Amino acid sequence: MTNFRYLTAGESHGKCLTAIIEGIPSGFEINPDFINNELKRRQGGYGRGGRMKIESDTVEITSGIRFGKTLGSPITLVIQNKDFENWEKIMSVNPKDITDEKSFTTYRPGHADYAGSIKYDQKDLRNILERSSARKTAIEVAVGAVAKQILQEFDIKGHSKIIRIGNGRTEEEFKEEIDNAKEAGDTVGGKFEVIYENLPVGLGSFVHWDRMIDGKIAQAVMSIPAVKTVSIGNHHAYKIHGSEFHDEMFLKDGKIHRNTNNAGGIEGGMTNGENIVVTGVMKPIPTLRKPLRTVDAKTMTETEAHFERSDTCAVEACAVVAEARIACVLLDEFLNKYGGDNLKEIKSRF
Ligand code: EPS
Repeated sequence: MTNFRYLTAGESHGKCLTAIIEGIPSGFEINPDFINNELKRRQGGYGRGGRMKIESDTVEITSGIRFGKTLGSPITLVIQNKDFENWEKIMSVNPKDITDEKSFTTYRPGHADYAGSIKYDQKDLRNILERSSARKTAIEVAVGAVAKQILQEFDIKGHSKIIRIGNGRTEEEFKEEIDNAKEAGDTVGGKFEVIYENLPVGLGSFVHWDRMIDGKIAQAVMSIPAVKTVSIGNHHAYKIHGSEFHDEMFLKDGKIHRNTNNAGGIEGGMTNGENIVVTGVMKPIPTLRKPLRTVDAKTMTETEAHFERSDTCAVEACAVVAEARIACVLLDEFLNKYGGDNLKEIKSRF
């Protein structure tokens, strides 16, 4: 096992988001423009709300890179929250600044508020909202953008697309679904697909359940806020026979060739050299302008859920986050197999 791992920190309206990445070998080129472009992609998409008008997420690299190349030491990434200037007192670390401005006690059904407040013994649900917010996916995308740049050195590349927004199947219908939801003070979810190409055969392993790469990818995508379904390959597997589902093998110019990829690039918990195909379903965001019925934790009376602002739809952003999360799993497995301390060592093993 390699030591590739990362930790992130930061509240939605706190000063900044931070990540420390460990286990990146030396000698790899990392371009901050590439990271910033990924951050921009995450901020975009039709149906995003007011916060994205305030932020223009930009990464600052404060360790681990010198003259454009990795040193092998921990890489630290920082994204400032521009909105913090409006929240400085509210999010203060100083007990002298204590205030109940922006406190709320009405649970948002579908969000972390209820279980989180019991788990962490918090009366003010602000203390749950701040870290459970999907805002933290910004720094995860920055980490993924580092992983992507290392994978690209070996020609491994990923992309994503939206398959459904509500019942919409085309871009025009996606917009219509989002406009309708917005007009109704509602939100709408969707389905996205992430594809990674040019993977070597044999990342992951069948020898233990927790080394299967499909399991790792599933966890990485399922734990993105609001994702409720993850599948790999043909998700109609339940309704076709084995003879139709499994990807037959042929020879073409002496090489193994397949005409189908229902397995989504993974057999026996290992990459099989075909494209990795992952589908995810994002539920509608639970913060609604036309609020849901709920209970006030303070008064224990029935009321309406908290609303500040929200996105109508963030499925496009979610797909970008999924690309990033999968890049981290692939890089971890890549380094498990071909890893070393520096670029030259890894290239010779690859
Ligand atoms: C998000 C930032 C958040 C939300 C959204 C995602 O910012 P704010 O709370 O200031 O509006 O816009 O998160 C949610 C809707 C949620 O329920 O978690 C972001 O940067 O992606």
